[in-house]
Amino acid sequence: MAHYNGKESVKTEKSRQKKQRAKQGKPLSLQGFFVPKIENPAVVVETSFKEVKVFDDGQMFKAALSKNLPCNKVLFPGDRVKVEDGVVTAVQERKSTLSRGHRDGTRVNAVLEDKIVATNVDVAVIVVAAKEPPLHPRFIDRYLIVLQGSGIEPIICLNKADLMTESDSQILSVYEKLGIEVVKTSTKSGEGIEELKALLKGKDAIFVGNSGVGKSSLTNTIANLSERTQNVGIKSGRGRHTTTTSKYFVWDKDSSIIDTPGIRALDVSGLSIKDIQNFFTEFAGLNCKYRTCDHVHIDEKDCAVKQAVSSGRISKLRYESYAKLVEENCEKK
Ligand SMILES: Nc1nc2c(ncn2[C@@H]2O[C@H](COP(=O)(O)OP(=O)(O)O)[C@@H](O)[C@H]2O)c(=O)[nH]1
Ligand SMILES: [Mg+2]
Ligand SMILES: [Zn+2]
Repeated sequence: MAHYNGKESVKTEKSRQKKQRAKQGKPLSLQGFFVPKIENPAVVVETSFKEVKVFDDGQMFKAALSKNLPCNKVLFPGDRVKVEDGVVTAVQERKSTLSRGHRDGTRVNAVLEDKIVATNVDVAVIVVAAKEPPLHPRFIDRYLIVLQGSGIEPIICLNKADLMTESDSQILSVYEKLGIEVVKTSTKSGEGIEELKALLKGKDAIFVGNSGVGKSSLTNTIANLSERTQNVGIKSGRGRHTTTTSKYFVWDKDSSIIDTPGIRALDVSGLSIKDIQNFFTEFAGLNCKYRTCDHVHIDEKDCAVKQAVSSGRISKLRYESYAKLVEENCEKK
């Protein structure tokens, strides 16, 4: 028979705290390391197994990790840390994390942790291009889904505006109507650059989007226009098999950009049909014959959404993006 010995209750209290922390999405191993605010923090720009590279006072330093801090699983580019005598001793509570997966509330935190791309960004600029590579709502929608609930504000940037076509502006207007900030830029003509800078001033931003859309050109343009440009090459915290690098720029006071090489695999699996439909807010208020209509496996005569697509009220490309998400998420047996 178990007797109360005082120790047991401590253990129970500890495991309760552990569970509590797990619920809050904080890695257990960082217990005691996360602090609300660090005076003059250094920024993590690269993590490896044993050490991190940090950007501090305009310079890059290597810092070791306190032995309780298993680095490349718990520290990510953008983390604000306290470095004492060359050792990271504390991590500032993150204001945000950008993951390659969405949050559906059911996943183990460890899974999401694994997919973190960067932390502490305010704004994610989803960069797409006119003409090349072709603008496709599917790419934008996937980023928007991943950003949902992250506290990171999405901005859509159509770059190569010098090559813009009528169909590009039709697609963009869909997002404008949804209330998302859209900016059109060209690093060739300079169009929209000041507007983009104004949106990013005083914020920590990350540029995401497919390769070839102009993320690096935009970053360089913005950074070169400023005299206080600082440029640091960093590796994304995505494991040792990737050779891709991100770049961290401080281009103005309290204004930084992480230029990413493009996030290869955005994981938007595990969504319910409700999740998906909630995301396509332009479908709201349309009454199909059946209340549980999935707007895919049904005759057009019974589906108000399909009718709205035919009449042009709903963008065909957005509908295709929707149907693809339904197919990927809701048809697995
Ligand atoms: N026409 C046009 N081409 C651009 C513009 N911005 C970038 N490019 C070109 O697009 C290509 C890809 O640019 P890059 O910045 O490397 O794209 P990233 O892969 O997203 O970083 C390069 O050949 C650039 O010269 C633009 O505003 N207009
Ligand atoms: Mg690039
Ligand atoms: Zn329907």
